[in-house]
Amino acid sequence: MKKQDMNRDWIATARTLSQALPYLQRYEGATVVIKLGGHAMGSDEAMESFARDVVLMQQVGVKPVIVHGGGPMINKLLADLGIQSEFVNGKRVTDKATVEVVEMVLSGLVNKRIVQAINGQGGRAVGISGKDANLMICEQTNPDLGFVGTPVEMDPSIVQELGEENLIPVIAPVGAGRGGETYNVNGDTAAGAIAGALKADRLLLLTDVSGVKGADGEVLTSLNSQQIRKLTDEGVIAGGMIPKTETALDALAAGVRAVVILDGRAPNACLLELYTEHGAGSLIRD
Ligand code: X2W
Repeated sequence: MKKQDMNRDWIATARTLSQALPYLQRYEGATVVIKLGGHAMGSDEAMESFARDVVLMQQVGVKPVIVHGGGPMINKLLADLGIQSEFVNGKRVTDKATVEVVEMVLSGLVNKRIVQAINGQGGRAVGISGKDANLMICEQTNPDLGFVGTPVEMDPSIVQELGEENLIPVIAPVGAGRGGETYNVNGDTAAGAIAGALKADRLLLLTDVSGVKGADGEVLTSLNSQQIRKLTDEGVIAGGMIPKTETALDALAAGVRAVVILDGRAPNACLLELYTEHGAGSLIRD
């Protein structure tokens, strides 16, 4: 690169930082819950970049809370073990053997990979699941789905206490039942319930699509719950997007200020959303 071009690059970097000031001020002290889906985890580079963004957010005063999925990683171990698995309406039918694999993969491999990535960038992450300190008590969603749980009682104090100590909670979507059962919770559902219990300022749902699309196929940059209901009735919002928009509606009803559905594979997706005028994905609020 020519010296002149290099200078231009640095000048642009300084300008970007300067332009971020109002956003840095807006989110100082804010609780931002980030759902990282298994499909958005991808490569080690993507994980490193995500972890760097999270540590940067904390450095500038945000309290990040990570809730993760790991569906593809569960599929792989189940297949290796020769255990069949099927989904009904986006939820994995979970028998006793399956729930053990789900907990091993989510609370073990996936959770610790994220913790290690954040710590590798100079953060201090602590991996827990919905079981820890009674964060997420669940009831069975539907007998046909086996050990799939719906969060019914939340105690977010463990998450708040970790945040106050500048530790970054990384939460696996596994919950306990009142009778000592282990429940497999959809990652989006868990993230919505945790964000709701925390009355978070933002819930960022990182996915592998660029946002909620309208009838013309273009991503809608901003919409409210009424528009979501209308687009769902019209069949424009369909398939895998439905659990995400439902999570968004539940989270708003529980007191989350805004939910953003965005593509987690895009570089620096979280920073783009929080700290630039451009934003990313679809912002949902009333
Ligand atoms: C999910 C939990 C993991 C998850 C599962 O067993 O796959 C249910 O379906 P992603 O990567 O966010 O899809 N649980 C009940 O949600 O992972």
